[in-house]
Amino acid sequence: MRELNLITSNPGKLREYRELLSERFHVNMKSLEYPEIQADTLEEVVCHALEGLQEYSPVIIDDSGLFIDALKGFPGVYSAYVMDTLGCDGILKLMEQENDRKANFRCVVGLLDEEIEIFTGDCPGEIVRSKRGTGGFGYDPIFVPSGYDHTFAEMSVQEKNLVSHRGRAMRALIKHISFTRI
Ligand code: ITT
Repeated sequence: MRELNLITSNPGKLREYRELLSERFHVNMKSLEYPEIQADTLEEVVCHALEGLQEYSPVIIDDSGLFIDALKGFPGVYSAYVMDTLGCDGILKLMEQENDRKANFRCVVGLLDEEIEIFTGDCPGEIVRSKRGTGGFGYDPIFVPSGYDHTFAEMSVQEKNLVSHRGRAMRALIKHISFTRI
């Protein structure tokens, strides 16, 4: 089976990649430190990070963020820092008086094979008023995708992949891969 290296320190992401890619690839998790620049967009972070990773090719990197309308897109590109500092509880507190609960989860996947390709997936939804569910990771307990009643943390990996930002980005990646040599 073909090998694909996923550079991440997040085992939750690995589970989601393996669930969708396992028929075609053996996905290896490499938790290396890579240069994560502070940039305005997830795409810039991904492109910059991939430049130093030729030796792991074919390799993918995933940078994701939660963009909350009422907070003007915060935490967005700062999602990792905000998760480590405020966490889900801090976001719920910031949103306490807000009636506009709309948010968008975005996942940008960068693939470095012979060249760099970028795949993006968006998942619109809402921030709930209190945490629900124990599955998933990160902001999953406070995010309900549009058209659903359950938070991502109340869904199985398969269910989450069907609707999530990462599932969408991964399906674009799979489509691309089917046309190329990897
Ligand atoms: P790596 O950079 O090592 O891959 P990370 O967890 O820092 O792992 P990101 O920078 O992409 O990943 O994620 C930013 C934050 O958003 C981080 O706190 C994640 O837990 C969270 N996050 C990313 N994808 C998510 C998802 O599908 N569901 C819930 N939270 C997510």
